[in-house]
Amino acid sequence: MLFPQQNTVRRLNKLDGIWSFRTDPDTTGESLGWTKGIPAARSIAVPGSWNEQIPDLANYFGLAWFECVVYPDAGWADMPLRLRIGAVNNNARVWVNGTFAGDHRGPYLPMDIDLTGLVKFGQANRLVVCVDASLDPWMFPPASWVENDGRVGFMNSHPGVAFDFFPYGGIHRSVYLYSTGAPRIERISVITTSLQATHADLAVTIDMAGDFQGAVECRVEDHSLRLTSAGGRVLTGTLRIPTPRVWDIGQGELYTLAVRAEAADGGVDCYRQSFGIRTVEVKGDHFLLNGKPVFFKGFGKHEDFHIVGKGLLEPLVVRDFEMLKWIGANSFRTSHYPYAEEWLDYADRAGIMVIDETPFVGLSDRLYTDELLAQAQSIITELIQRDKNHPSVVMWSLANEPNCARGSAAVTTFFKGMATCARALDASRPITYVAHLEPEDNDGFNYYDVVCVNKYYGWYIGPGQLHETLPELEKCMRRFRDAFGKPVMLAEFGADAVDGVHRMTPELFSEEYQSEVIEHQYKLMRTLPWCIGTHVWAFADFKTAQSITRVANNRKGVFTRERNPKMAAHTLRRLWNQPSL
Ligand code: BDP
Repeated sequence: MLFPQQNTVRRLNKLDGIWSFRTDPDTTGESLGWTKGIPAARSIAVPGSWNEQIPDLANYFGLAWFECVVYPDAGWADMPLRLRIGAVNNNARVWVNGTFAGDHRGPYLPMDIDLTGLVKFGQANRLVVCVDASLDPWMFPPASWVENDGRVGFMNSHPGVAFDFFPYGGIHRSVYLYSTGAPRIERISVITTSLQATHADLAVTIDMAGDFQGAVECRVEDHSLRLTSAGGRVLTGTLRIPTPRVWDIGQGELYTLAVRAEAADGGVDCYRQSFGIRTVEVKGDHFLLNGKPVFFKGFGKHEDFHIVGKGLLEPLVVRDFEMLKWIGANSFRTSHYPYAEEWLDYADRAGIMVIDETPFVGLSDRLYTDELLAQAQSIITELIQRDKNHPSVVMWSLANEPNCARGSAAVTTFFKGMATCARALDASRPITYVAHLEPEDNDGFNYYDVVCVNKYYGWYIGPGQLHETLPELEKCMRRFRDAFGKPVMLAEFGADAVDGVHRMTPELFSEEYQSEVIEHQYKLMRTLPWCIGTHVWAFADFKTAQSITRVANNRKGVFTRERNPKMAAHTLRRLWNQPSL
């Protein structure tokens, strides 16, 4: 699925703004005819979370209806029309002028549906979206626990979610009405298959939306490739670029592949796909970018901010990348779900590496079934198809902190099944998942390339005892290394610090203690030759469910939720700007 764009063929209308809105706690809206329009509506901004915008809905996690008016002008007539909603938490159903148009299950990934024939040109059309943000234990991510999970909520939280971030509801990313050519270019993939100083070879794949007879012209600057098809949907070829400008850390070199598909009957579609030329590979103890070992310095993040909640806020994207640059980070992980594409576009331009994560956080034994594996595989497919042209994405993370019974065959089948699916869709990137249990509980790593580990020594393990627990942390990392013989990354470590709390002798929740935990554990990781990086948890403080272990939000950010630096941010800036560290 391609991000909507305006070009010589395609048109678009961005529908973000203030929409009409009404909650539906009794789920009667549909039977009352709200599909045709919402009576007695209030107002809400799209994108954004209702829990932040409307105080009386701070803890509302049910059904809600959204409505706006769409007015495509007569110039769009006869063009195929589509609707794209970047993400809805969690499920969405859509009606146009009272007619059902399509649905999407699951948060954090786009819904893209055909509206051809449903929209009237040159007049007002009513677009209604019903959002279901119920806390569903069978969703990915599972938003609540069920009885046999053995605990209630993450750290006994309210609401009792199975993960440590707030289960915001709303339309969280931009909404576009857009037109395409016919035949429609459905997907484009550009992968660097060989990279040398003299030239790079690109494997180009064009997926057409239906059976296609005709030619597809692909052009990168002065270099072009013509693909022809006498029938079928997929066209492939190789394009050679002489003396390529290589994408690298801090060097966001990008190219554009201009694609023009012209069918034998004269129908045309066009798309301009941005991409970068670079290679990634795991070899021996190292993670190689363009053949050179890299050490990941950065953070686990969240999409989270005051007032917008999980809604996309473009100034925040800019600010966060400014902070990453200021502090000297080279990477982040989209913990614990796929982020809006605007984050990845910026990372492409900034030369920041991204570990792109699925929404599989809070997994537990009850979910490792064939049926849910099939669902997980279809989500992996949506993610990889959406993100595979981003040079910034250097690795897929297929899960975070799965709870799993030691040695269970169901766990192995599930983790193997996810790995097989990801590799079939993208053989060009390594895969990982992020573990919190011990190596014996993580047989899954046998099928993955990098071992990512979250460990909170000095915090959850040995709270307040940073120095006493440093040898334990080292032993723990060695256990993972010995068990799998693969590169290991400390994907989360850190401590909560409430900004403004200071102690002469560092102790829990003080800025001094957080800073010391990060500095000492980071330096220790730098001494382990097979450790390929560390990501501090977290970039900024973020909202989560209430619990007695959370001091009004998770405070492990090295920046506050407002993006002001804590002491640890200055420490990291000092460390990351020394070439040897
Ligand atoms: C890990 C999780 C992360 C939490 C963090 C914490 O991966 O989502 O926010 O620890 O406890 O368990 O702060």
